[in-house]
Amino acid sequence: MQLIGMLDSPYVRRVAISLRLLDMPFEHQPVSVFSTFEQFRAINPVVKAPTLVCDNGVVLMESGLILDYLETQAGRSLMPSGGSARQHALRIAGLALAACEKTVQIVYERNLRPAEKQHEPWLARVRGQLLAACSALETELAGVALPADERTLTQADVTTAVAWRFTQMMLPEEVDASAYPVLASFSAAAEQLAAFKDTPPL
Ligand SMILES: N[C@@H](CCC(=O)N[C@@H](CS)C(=O)NCC(=O)O)C(=O)O
Repeated sequence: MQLIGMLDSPYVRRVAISLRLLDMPFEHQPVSVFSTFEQFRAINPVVKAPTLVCDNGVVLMESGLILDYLETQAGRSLMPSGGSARQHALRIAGLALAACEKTVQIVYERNLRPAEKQHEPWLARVRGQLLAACSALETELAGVALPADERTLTQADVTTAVAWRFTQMMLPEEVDASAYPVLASFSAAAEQLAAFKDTPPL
């Protein structure tokens, strides 16, 4: 099984960390959707990171769908199985994924479009959505124990920690860490765990 994509992508990183937590061996190919576009295209013509090349050669994409496949293969899930715990984890994971998506949109708007074509109202809208996702995560995580043991981490924990690190890497001036102390502590604690340390966002 091969995971294709750079770990500076939060989507690739959440899958890589999940593979570790699920004890599934894999080969990581850090191919970039930008600097090595043609190499990526040869593996997956759609050029989406993450891409998973399964042992039987089938090519999967979309991190949530890849995680669905991996959990089925592993015979266990990183999500709570039901009830309010699952509902809460789904809400947290959704907010964290929204934070990733909005961060990516701002980065692409700034880096891929010429300065004269950038549309400030669109950026303001996306910035507002990003900060709303961070604020909601801050509220949801208040009173939640900090991650201390890899064996009890949920997919929501993984995605939240990865999302925060990503926003801080890409947009520290837009998402002021001092305004989100709970989120920052939660992520910092997760980043101390081996699965995170061994999977740096480089
Ligand atoms: N919803 C997708 C998002 C993946 C995504 O946007 N990946 C980015 C890298 S961070 C990508 O492939 N960008 C290249 C492109 O969209 O052309 C997922 O969860 O996998």
